[in-house]
Amino acid sequence: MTGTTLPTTEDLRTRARDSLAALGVTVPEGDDFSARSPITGDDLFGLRAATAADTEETIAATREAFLTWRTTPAPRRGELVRRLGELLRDHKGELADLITIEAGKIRSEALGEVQEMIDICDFAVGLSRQLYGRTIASERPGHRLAETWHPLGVVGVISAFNFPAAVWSWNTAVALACGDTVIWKPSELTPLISLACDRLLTQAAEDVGAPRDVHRLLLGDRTTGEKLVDDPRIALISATGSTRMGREVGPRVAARFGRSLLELGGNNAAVVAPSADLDLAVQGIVFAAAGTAGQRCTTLRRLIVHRDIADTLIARLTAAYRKLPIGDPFDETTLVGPLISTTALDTMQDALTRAQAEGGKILAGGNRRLADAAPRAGYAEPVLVRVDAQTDVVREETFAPILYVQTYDTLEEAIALHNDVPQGLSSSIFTRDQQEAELFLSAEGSDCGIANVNIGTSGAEIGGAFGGEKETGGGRESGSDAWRAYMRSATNTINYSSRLALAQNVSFL
Ligand code: UN1
Repeated sequence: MTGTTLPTTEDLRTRARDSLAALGVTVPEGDDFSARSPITGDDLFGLRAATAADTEETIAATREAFLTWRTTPAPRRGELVRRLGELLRDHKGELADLITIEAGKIRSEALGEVQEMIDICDFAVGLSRQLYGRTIASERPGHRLAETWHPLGVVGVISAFNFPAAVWSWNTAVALACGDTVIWKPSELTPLISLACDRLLTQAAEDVGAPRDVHRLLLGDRTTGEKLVDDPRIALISATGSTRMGREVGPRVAARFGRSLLELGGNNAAVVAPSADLDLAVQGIVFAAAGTAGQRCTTLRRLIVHRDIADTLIARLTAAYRKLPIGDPFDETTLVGPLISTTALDTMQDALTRAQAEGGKILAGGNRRLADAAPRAGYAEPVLVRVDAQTDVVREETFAPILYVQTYDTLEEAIALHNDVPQGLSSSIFTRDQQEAELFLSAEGSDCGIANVNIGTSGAEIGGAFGGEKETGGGRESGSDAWRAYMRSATNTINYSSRLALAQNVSFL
């Protein structure tokens, strides 16, 4: 049940080096910071970070490349993204290895993350022929109104450790198809997968004859991110991370009238109604709450269960939680890998202490695992906590596998509880009652950017827009019409008559 054998740091280092070599990556070795693996909690190699001069040169180069790229026809820009998608397919295994090594994801989820990158490339290739503007009926004879979409500029992508590659790809594939160039500042916790993605995109650019500087990677700490945030040459900052980070980034970008696209914390809930199919609900809940060791922004953090089925559901969840295999994410039988660090483990333990002080009761899980085998790593049992009220700790996002369970009597009460948190990313209802499902999806239902029925809160497909409301930041990335955030629109009035007619019947001269 519990894999107690873990790979050694030396094994991980070798595996990382092999994957990087197969991907053709030259590692910028140095002693500014280290690549590390949460599997053992140890450093893998020292790396060089970008200097202020590197950042300046990168901004200038991507700006220069933008001037060419914006005039390249969009379907030809799509060829770059198509090539990237092919290279991602060719290197799926090695990329997944790096994601497991650096983010601790189990194999299936790491492969899923690479698949998400491939999917968004396919989407963006199609998009490159569908950057539609509308033609609008003019009120004047002999006139036509049109909406045209143009490339925006350089996009700065700031991404987090938990989806170290997919979130970059949602932004980058779409931005490139839209005619923008991209600078990527990944999490310091996941430099190796970033180097790999950058290498494949550089290769793709070379293969299709696109400018080399359509994409650049900057490894570094927050000062590098801050330079991008404050530089007026960066047209859009797309940032994924904590609400605390977004609170700093949003106003700073706004102060220079730049655009920002923020994808911040979630505190996602599922309502389980009396008519729910409990087999399906249990599976959906356990994946959404314990999958990725609770480290998705879409992770299920709150369960709002109808009082009549609460005991049954809790008993089934408790049994499922006790059986979760925790350990080496490379082991095919493991379902829960490590938290990103022992700091994340401490944060989880603090939240559990607070939850208990606020009246919560632990129903299953919550203990540290593998402390002897890997004292510097943060393995933890996903935990179910029964709460009677939505206290302070329940209203916060703790980036760990903690699921707070509360009960309700009426659907109105469940929806009110559901929406009574500062965040608004993802949500779901398990029910077989269509009226309940429709109410949950309606304007008076869930207030989130993602609202699901009979499926958990996490694991969205790329075809829909991804993002949320309130403290989640309001941005939309990935599919649907999220591409508009990466372009600027212009309204054109074209007079094809020989008479000057003023709008609103104004007469002049
Ligand atoms: C994130 O956690 O930042 O919907 C992104 C999901 C994934 C993306 C999560 N497709 O869970």
